[in-house]
Amino acid sequence: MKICVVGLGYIGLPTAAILAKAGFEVYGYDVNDLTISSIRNAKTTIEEPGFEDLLTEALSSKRLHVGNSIERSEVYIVAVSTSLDPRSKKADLGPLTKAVRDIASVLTEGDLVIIESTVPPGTTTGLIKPILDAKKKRYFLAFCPERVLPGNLVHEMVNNNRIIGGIDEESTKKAKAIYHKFCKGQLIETDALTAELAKLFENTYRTVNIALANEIALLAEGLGGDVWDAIDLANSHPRVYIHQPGPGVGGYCLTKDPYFLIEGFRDSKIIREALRINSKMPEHVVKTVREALSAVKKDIKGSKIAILGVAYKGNVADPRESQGYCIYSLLKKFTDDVVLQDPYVKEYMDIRPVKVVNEAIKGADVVILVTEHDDYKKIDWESMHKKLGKDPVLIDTRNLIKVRPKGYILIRLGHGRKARR
Ligand code: SAJ
Repeated sequence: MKICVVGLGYIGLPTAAILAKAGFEVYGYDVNDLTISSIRNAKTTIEEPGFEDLLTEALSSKRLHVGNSIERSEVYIVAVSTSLDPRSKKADLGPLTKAVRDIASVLTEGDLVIIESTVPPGTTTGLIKPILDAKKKRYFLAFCPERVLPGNLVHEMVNNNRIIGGIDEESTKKAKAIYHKFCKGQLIETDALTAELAKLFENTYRTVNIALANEIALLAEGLGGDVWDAIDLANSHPRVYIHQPGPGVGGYCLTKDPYFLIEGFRDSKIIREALRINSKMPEHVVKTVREALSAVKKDIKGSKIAILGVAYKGNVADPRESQGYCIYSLLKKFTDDVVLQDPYVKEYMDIRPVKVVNEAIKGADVVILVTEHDDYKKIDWESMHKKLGKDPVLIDTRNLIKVRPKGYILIRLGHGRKARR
């Protein structure tokens, strides 16, 4: 059976490689010629444990071929990106629509089309089905969302449960048979709309709970408490799972999926407010910087500020919707001397972050810990003290520093105790 995977990005290419490894004849289709040529040379920008070997194995099996035009197949799996239009805050379904139109141009009796791209509710039957119906052929269509955690992609793609949401019973069964070939997780059958909602609920649940953690962090700061200890204690309850506060929510998924969910739901209150709370956290970090500098009688204008962390979360190289960059942009309004550092991110928004911490913090008046990279947990701050400016301030937004290093003022997000010398 020949499977065409449409969209060879972060989800599509690993999917194509896993399908080839599972014994399918796989054709990967992407409109980007650079993507196609690098894959043909077994090169990839996807930095995930085990992926490079998986890709090499799939290519050497001769069951994975790639190209920049659609190819007739029995099964089509669409994994193109569905991003959020920054102005309208609505889903940009242009690439998805083009992918489905390309499939329609070669669609034949009995073909199966599977959508893995995250979409607003109702897209499968409301947008995709009509395009395929126009071909007046019997086909099968299902929405089967991916839900892999960046940094653990290969393992999760094979072991996570999968939701199989067909437009009818037969579509669900046919799609399930494909995942059955490589998926070790539970294959849960449902309809297309329920599957679309479930995927969006997963990340909206997370976004709302992060907003709760951020709001109670601000509360704790005002009350003089320690939100981190209090959350740990609350989570010792068998049915409580409060998330972690932070400098805001980054990444490609949690920053867009909740907007997809409420696209047609004007009355949303909790979800909209959660998105607002999270989006304001970088401003809260900047306010903390300004208050800390004035407490040591320093003018932010002449101060040097080092931001540790551009990646959207710990130990990944993905900078999309970076909180570190957002804080950087806000601080640049007050001082030019702001440095971005990250051990993994090579470039973002035309900025090449400093690679080494020692270099970034030289002469710094303020150091902000934004991303929870393991590298930052090992820093011996006291030994670095003389490299920094006078009365250096450490702002920890991820609860990485448990004890105030001698010679520093330590301010922790969600920690109300006054900055101590
Ligand atoms: N964050 C917090 N506090 C937390 C958890 C996360 O501030 O308690 C921040 C992180 O620092 C990061 C952002 O939120 O900036 C998103 O991090 P994440 O790990 O929650 O999200 P992703 O985008 O890496 O992965 C999520 C996962 N969804 C769920 O866990 C429900 C993943 O399983 C999904 O497959 C992925 O989104 C996706 O593809 O949608």
